[in-house]
Amino acid sequence: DPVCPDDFNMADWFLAAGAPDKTAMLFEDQGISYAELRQKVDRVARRLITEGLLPEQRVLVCMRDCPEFAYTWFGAIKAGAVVTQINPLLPEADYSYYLDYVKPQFAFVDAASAEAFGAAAKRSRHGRNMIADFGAWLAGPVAPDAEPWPTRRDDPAVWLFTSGSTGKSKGAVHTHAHFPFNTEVYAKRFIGMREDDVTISGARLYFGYATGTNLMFPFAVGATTVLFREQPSAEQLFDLIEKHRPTVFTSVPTLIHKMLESGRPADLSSLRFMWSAGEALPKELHARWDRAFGVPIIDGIGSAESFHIYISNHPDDIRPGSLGRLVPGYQARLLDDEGGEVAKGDVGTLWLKGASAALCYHADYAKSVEHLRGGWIVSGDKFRQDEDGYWYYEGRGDDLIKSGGIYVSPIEVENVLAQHQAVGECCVTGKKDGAGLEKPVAIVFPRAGATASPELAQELIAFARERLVHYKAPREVIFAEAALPRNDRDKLDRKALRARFA
Ligand code: 3SK
Repeated sequence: DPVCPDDFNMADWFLAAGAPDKTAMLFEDQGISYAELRQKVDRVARRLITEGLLPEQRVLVCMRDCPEFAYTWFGAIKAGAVVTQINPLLPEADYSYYLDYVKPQFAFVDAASAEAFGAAAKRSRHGRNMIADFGAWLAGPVAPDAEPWPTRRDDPAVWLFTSGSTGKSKGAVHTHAHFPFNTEVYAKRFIGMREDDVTISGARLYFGYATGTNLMFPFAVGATTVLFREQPSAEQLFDLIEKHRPTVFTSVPTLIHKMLESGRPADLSSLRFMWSAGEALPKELHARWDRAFGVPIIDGIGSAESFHIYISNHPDDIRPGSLGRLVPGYQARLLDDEGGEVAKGDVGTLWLKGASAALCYHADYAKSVEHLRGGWIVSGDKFRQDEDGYWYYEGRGDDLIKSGGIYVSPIEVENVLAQHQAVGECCVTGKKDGAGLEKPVAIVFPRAGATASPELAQELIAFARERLVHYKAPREVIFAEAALPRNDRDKLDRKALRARFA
């Protein structure tokens, strides 16, 4: 393990690199230096201790992207708490779930969620210390002996929630050592993040992907992050990139799609690369982006269980359609249902090991035993590795379609359909035919200018048949009337689509 001594606090590690006068965060045209960031984080820690925080009590951060997110998130960790961040735009019922599951000692909430969170907090025994006015709270007293609790590398530090806007997501428990490990092996060594980088993100900070790329990674190398409170539209993102001239942009496939669809010409020449993660990036979308803007896309895959990306393309080695290579420092195996290694080129279940693997899911024994096995993460995701060692995502185990007794990857079929000019978004899933056999069907939201019709459906089926082995081509195309549903991390909600259409 490259970084952590026994006595260790990850907040200190992440905040050590930046030169005091360097801008750590640029927020609504206001620069915040590393000196100020460290001072505010320290004050949050001391205020929490003054207010009675005990070691490893939970602190919930429910904020849109802003400097206070960073102050409270790192401040709570520095104090010796366990911090967890959640979507600040949820309804009351979801906050009731999170309050009862997390049982936070303190919760930092911004104006966007104050009402819904406040209502949930009133009903919960765990909503006592909700801090909605951060400025006033920070200005409160600090006891002279308010020292942060000492922490060790293997102490819990953060819970990262698994995907899901339904309130049923679980906290993957991570220690202080997990985040520096991935930051060191992935962001620094593999990707080569630099002090002169300026980062910007379309994905929001509560999503672990962006907490990494737009907060932890830039801080770890003393770089600058650009933050803005509201979720920007595609056009606003173009404006922000042209204005702030970042070098690294965090995106997700659906955002890449929206930016392309906006048709707005843009000067993205400041970007040395951009990330895509969260879900598979269709090869065709990647090619369209390359043609339109030419900014290299680093497609990779991470998870709440691994903290961050573990298989990734490299700025100098990009293979569109592929996730790239295993990040050195991680080990991976591809196993069949009997636990044997699959042959090169075959689809298997990924077993992933590395020093950022979550310990467990908080308060979920069955799920922990199933997916977190002695240092190995077994998420159920299916992958394939080609002869050259590049990895391809094939979907979650329960998303695979068994057609004619053979597994079909929805991603492979979607990648083909995405090449058709009439297809805006699509989701391929299994649907039982008249004989009760599962067959692939495609749910398609047409691109602007294309019209859904039986003729187009037939054309798409024929298009897929020309490019895929017969049993993989969709038997039916169902047109959606609106953009396909996504969860709060912009991942396609396949379950909802299956329930509705298949
Ligand atoms: O959940 C994800 O998709 C993810 C992707 C990259 C990095 C981190 C995460 C949680």
